[in-house]
Amino acid sequence: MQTFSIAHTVKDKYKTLFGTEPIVVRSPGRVNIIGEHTDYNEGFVLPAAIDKASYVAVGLRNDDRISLYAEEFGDSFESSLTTLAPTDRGWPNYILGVADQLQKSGHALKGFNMVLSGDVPIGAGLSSSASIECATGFALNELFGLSISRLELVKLAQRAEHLFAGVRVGIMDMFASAFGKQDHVIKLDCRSLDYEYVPLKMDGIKIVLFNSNVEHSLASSEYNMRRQQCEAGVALIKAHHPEVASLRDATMEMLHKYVEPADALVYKRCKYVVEEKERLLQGCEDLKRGDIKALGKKMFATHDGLSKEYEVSCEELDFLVDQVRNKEAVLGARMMGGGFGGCTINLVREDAVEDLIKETTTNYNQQMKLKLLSYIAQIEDGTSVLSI
Ligand code: GAF
Repeated sequence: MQTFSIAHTVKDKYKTLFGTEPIVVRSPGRVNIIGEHTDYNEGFVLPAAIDKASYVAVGLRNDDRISLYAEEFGDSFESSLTTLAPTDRGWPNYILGVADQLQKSGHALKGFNMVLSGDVPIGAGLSSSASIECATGFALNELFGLSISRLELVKLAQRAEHLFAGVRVGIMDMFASAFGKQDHVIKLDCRSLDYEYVPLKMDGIKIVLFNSNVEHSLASSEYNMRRQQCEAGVALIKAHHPEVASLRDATMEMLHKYVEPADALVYKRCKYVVEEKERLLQGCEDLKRGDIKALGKKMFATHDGLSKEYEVSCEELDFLVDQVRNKEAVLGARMMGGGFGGCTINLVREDAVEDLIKETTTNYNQQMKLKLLSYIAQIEDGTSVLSI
């Protein structure tokens, strides 16, 4: 179990800035083993919460103002609760958006102070934004005694991201942050929101994350565009099969018949999603059987689909996956998350981790002229109010 030293940092900072005892909440980032861009298509995902998290310290004020401080940026932000609106300052949006959603759901808030910190790398595809939103939701729930369920807080965080960050994300990141369980992945049905914890049985194998250190500005506009293309595919099928509500219900046969002749690009996008749906279900069975080799092969196939058909990868991510593709010690690798930068996830034999990191770091630096950061992810519990 990790020690939450950042929790003490936000608590101490809060006391210095605001002079009272705060409530402290931790909410983790996530990895996703397989099932990418399937959540908003009502498919399945297989994420897990990790040992990198956002932390907030929160306490009451006597007025209707919100006073925020972000330790990482040394930056403050103030707003009135009655005039909440997205700001071009970036980080406050994840907090303001959640406060706004709470009010819109009929919860009476009062002014509050908050200090934010964390070690989820920003823009690395590890869901730093979802972890801040969940931390905020859980902290305000506790502070105002709102008794909102974990699932409602997740949905609220997702709406906050849509409205205050402008990205029409699916539910995976918030769900993983809030519902994570140590040493387990979550098999989440993004239609019914039923979920199952699957033990991560990977003896002698580590989850290694390579952070490409690229964050393309395209990420949010292209993400929204992919959603639209999936919806366009569904509309083409729906004209003949009114029962098809999302790509979850679509088959390859339907795609061939109704989408391929109408729109080649939309077909390519939908084909990836329909294949990924199936890959995830089989990959989950591989994991349950402990057949990590078979799961790993599917991860490479996912990467190829994301790169060539869904087209959300980039040169740097492709390079990182190609670097490890034929290595005996790497069972699977792929880009992870929304795309256009961020991390690759790699399943690596424990005894080869150190050498692999060294070699990949050198090659990446030489070829891409960029610094590679690497992490070994531990799978931890989801959001919690800390008693510190
Ligand atoms: C981002 C989104 F936030 C998720 O909802 C999900 O769609 C993911 O990209 C792609 O699988 O992390």
